[in-house]
Amino acid sequence: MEEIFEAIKTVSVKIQNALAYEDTNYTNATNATGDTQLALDVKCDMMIQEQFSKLKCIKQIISEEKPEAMDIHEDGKYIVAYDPLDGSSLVDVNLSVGSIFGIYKHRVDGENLVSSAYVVFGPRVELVIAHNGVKLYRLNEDKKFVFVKDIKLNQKGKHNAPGGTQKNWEAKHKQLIDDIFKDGYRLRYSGGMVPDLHQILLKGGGLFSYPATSDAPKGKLRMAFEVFPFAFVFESAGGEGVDGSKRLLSLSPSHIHDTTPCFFGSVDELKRVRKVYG
Ligand code: AFP
Repeated sequence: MEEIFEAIKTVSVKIQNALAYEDTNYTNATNATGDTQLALDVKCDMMIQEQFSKLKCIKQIISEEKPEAMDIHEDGKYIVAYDPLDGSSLVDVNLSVGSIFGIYKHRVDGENLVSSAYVVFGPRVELVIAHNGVKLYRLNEDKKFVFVKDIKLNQKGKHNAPGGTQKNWEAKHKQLIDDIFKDGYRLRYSGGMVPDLHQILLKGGGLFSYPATSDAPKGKLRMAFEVFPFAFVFESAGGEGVDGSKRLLSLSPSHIHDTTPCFFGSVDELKRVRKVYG
């Protein structure tokens, strides 16, 4: 496992460099979910593939940018699912983006996720690893990740990050979000899952939601490389992740690119979600 975390650290420095200086143009290609790929999406995917291919402990990799799983080492123990550049539509406006990693044993489903990590590329580069607790690291000027602190959520937060096109929300979802704002929560939503969830984690709590909508009845966010890794982070930090009623980590995708509605946050906000959706 440590080898995988070290590989994530090494490749993050390369990704940071690519984000800072390389072309931000779109390609003519689309990925498995139908998103038009940036040259940077493809580049970051290749850099991670290259780094992980060196590790004997990795059996298979699954990337948001690849239509199928890719075999790496037959005798490897782990399957690593990753989103190389989450929030790539924010690259052209220079907002924070991230990379997300889920490390699985045997099969890619919530119950077989053994640890997860994500990297935030903002003014600083930060790495969060969920493995025996949740730890925050920051890249220093020598390009080394230095431990900053353990991350623990409070029982209740102050921030609300409501995803999805509002005109396509169900009435009960609109009511939930309106009620949360009426109780004084502040809007915090950039459109990048990594910085939006990172903010909720570091500010002690709140709610991030990406519900089922009339145009995306199964939500937008992908289980294997977005939803399960963050559900693991939130649970390990003392919060929760649900699809409305069920624990996200109890779900199994039937295809590697399957999506699910999702809600992440601290205990009090998730109680409100279950009351509405349960
Ligand atoms: P892109 O990678 O296409 O920018 O999508 C980012 C994302 O998957 C996730 O990071 C955000 O939480 C979510 O989409 C935002 O979606 P909306 O633009 O529909 O709010």
